[in-house]
Amino acid sequence: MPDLELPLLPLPTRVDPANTAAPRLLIIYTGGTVGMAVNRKGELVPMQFRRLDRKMPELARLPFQLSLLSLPEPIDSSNVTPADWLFLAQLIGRHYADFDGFVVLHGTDTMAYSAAALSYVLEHLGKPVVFTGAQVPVGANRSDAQRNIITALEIAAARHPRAHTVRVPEVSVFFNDILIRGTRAKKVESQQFAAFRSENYPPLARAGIGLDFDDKSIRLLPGARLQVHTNLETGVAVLRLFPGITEAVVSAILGVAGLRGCVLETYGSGNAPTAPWFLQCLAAARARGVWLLNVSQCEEGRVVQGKYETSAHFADLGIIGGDDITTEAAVTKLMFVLGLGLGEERTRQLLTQDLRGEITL
Ligand code: ASN
Repeated sequence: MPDLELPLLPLPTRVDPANTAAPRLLIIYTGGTVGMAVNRKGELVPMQFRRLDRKMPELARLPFQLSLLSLPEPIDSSNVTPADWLFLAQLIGRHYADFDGFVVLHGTDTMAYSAAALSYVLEHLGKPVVFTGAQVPVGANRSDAQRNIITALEIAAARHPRAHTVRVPEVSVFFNDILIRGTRAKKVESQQFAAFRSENYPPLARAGIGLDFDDKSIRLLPGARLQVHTNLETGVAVLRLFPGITEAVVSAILGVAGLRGCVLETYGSGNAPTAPWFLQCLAAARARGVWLLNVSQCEEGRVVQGKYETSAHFADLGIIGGDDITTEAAVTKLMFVLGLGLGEERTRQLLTQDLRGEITL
């Protein structure tokens, strides 16, 4: 794991350093379009981002104490790995006591996976961790970075008007005009600014002229100490069904050496072929101890195993219905739960339960 002691750069501010009431926020830059520039071949590549304040002088006008931490090698988020998620979680844990909230600048391509992964790994989170980024780099005309970053910072600093308690103590994604729970986010658009959607759950807040929080949708958990988990199981796969999928494809994916879990992307409310070869492939994987999580290809609605004959056999095979979970949350949930190394019964319990607001039971 890279060195956790990365330098923090305090950003210029008009806040009086003696004003201890001003929220202290840490911006963690990981890469993504937000900090990209065009290389000689005309491709967008991530840049170092030490002088964010030069690109966004308006940051100094915010009533916050801001610090910036840049990862040594910023990445296009298509290159993100579970090891990066564990490192990011460790970094947040390392600085948890010193800041009131965190804003993670991240590429949009895999932001939904990263936000879901961090939701699992940061157990008992009591402070905001807001992921954001941009569709157009921060230096460019018409960039959406300024708006996204400033609003994400305001969300990370937000407190309940009366109780002054933390308003969004969750991992979330803020993009364009909505705040989404980390385990409910999905990238749905690669050209427009409204790149994310909240799947099967209301947005936690909407940003218009004002910031409108939906407090009843935000998870408020009884205070407990933050626990930063340090392991994710990487032996997972996604098997997306389509009419015509062959036995060779299914058995190859489910037969991968070291496979511990697989998200089965099924049709409609969790339905799949009933052909004997297909059921045999699933049964063989289960016999080898592979956990199968049934997730619908539909963007709305939920998996109801047994509603149709075409999903009735799943329960007998020990396949877990994923309810209304997204594939992004399902992949990272499998990585997290299987990474805990628990016994059969406890693993099944955790995979079935709502752990971080990822399913509506
Ligand atoms: N390829 C970029 C990334 O995910 C896309 C973006 O950030 N808008 O890093």
